[in-house]
Amino acid sequence: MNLPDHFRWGVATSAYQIEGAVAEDGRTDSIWDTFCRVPSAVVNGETGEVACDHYHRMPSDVALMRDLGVGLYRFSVSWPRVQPGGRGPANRRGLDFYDRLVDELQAAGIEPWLTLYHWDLPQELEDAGGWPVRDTALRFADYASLVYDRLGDRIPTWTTLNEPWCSAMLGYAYGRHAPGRTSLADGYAAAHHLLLGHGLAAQRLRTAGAKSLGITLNLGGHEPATAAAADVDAARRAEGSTLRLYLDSLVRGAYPEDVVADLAAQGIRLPIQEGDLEVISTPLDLIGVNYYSSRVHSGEEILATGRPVTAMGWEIVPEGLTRLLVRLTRDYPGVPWWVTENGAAFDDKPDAEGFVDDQDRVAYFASHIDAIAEACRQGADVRGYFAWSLLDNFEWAEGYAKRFGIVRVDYETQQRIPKQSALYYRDVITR
Ligand code: IFM
Repeated sequence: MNLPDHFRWGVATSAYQIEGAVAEDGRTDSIWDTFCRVPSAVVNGETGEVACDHYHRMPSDVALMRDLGVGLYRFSVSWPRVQPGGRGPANRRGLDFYDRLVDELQAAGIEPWLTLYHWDLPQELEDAGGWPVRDTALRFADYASLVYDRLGDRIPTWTTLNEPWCSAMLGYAYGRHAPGRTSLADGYAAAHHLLLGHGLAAQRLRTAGAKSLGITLNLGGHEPATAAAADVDAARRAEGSTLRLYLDSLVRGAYPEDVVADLAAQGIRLPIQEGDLEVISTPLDLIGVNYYSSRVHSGEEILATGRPVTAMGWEIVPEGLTRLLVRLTRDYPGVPWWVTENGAAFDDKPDAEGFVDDQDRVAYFASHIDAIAEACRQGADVRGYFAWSLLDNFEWAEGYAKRFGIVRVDYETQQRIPKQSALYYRDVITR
């Protein structure tokens, strides 16, 4: 490995995927609690009601991380836990949980890295229109202040949103994630208001004294299959609507003209008001990249290139991560990049003791860490890496069958058993 000396290592999770305890200590429903009740929305009708029961097992989960030697833990705060209903004062008992988590992390020598929003919008805000409505962005800024007021002095890094493309498009345009709506126009309105909410929250946190502020995006490679115009244009459109729409507005303060024109051709106009792009482009200290795969576009189809795939059916393309990081550093200079998620689901086969010798996952991690080292060699400014995920957990619409953890969770007993990939990752960190 040829990584910069200051390179840092962590693991990541998110609130709804691991916490459980959905009705405890004043927490109310998020859009995911509601969505899980919709017949066939989630494989096997599974829900996050119990998940990994992390809410009750947090100290031992932190001890697990300490034993792995991780330096950073990226977690998210559940909005309906700390501000039930999405408006009004903070719920002290909800914040107490994250306060205890930070205590525990500090005692274990692990630096907390907080994400304010990983997809669990309070249901009441969805009932009032959800992210397609501008007011939700204002509510998000208020919520961000509540969390910062309580934890601001103890958390070095604050990120606002996790993967706004997923919240907007999977949630409001394609109906695959909560809240399950299917309007392209609503999807793009949601994208704009998520970005606005990010900017408003970033301004609040900056004024309150936050030193390190960022956002996490899901980004992948988009290559045309051939030089034919249809392939090149499909790759441009896919990349424009997933990568440049977000990064151009965040870093350059403007939406890309070709994407705006593509939307106009479909009768869609982003609900931009005066000053919004200045807010959205509030200067950041870092941008997180969640990378899992890359795609080759053949007209409107995604070409199966014959590369091996994970249990999600995603092609394994480590060189796509090198290309992406080099390109980001070139096109959006001045922003330090972090890989805030990378990992893979495979069909784990535990032995009689529950141990999983997941050589496929080890190989996935090794090739992607090499890919980052190669990107750094080519000049990319990458500061750290988070394995997704510490634990097997609730994989949204896929339920529990898809396992991304480096630690196996036996959902019957809630026993945690580190997989071979956890031992591999521990060695990487030690080295
Ligand atoms: O589990 C998700 C996570 O919540 C967001 N990024 C992708 C992961 C794997 O699908």
